[in-house]
Amino acid sequence: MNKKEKVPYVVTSKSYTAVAINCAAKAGEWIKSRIGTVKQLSTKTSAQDLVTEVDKGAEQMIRKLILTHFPDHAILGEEGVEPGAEASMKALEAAKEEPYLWIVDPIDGTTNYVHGFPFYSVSIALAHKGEVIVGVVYDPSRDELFIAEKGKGAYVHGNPTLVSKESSLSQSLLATGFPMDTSFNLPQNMAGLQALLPKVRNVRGGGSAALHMAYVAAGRLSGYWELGLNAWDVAAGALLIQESGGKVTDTEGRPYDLAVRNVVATNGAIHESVLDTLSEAEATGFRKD
Ligand code: LIP
Repeated sequence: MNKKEKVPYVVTSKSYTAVAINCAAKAGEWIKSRIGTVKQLSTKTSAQDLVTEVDKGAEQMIRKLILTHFPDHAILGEEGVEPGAEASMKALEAAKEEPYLWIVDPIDGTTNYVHGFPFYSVSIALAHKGEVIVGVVYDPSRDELFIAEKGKGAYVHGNPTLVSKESSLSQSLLATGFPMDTSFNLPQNMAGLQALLPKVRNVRGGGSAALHMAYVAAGRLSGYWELGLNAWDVAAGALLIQESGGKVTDTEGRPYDLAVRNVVATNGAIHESVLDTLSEAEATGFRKD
């Protein structure tokens, strides 16, 4: 190259994973700095479905950062979609064909955040033609960053994550959540809880789907299930688990894709037992009519 030729300015650290990490870390730090200062607490679909100005601000921050690096990429973020299951499904349907789709939950575990219960996370995934290729879950309270890249493994604090080894329900620690839809998903999930609880060591309900899934990836939980989740609760965690040797399906055993809302995520070894128990209890969250 002629020495006098000007090299055009390019953003150097533009790997998808680097951007996801940067977004999660920056947003996470800001979210943590605002804990206890929430001024605008609003409800969405029900009194349990909360949103604050911090959720909205964090999503804006993440959107801006992503678009600075990748102006032609699409973004599906929890706070950019009308509340409710139907609107979420529609928004995903419209976006899933995008060549590059970022899927963002700025605060997964908003209820915990509002109460100062330190179990919430920032969840960011990138899907290429519908397949998740990067997943990052950041827990600002413990400063833990879980990172997964398709085909390259998953890591926390730079160390590879690996699912746990329990092979029977009786040795297993599970987690679940308590769905906001009290007419169908909640009673279904409670039926699943009633069926699984006597068979396992115990069940936790921490209140952040993404963080529960990161814990399955890291071997801290044997498995997790919940009904009625959205793509932004699950996408990053699903890749973390797959890249850590675990399994993610819907509650009827179909492989994970972005549209899966009734989720079973385990170390793999107990997967069939969880599915069988939910099925026997008629607690899969799929309507039979
Ligand atoms: C929440 C979860 C929680 C689950 C709720 C909800 P949000 O996400 O992660 O674990 O039980 O159904 O989806 O609304 O705090 O981002």
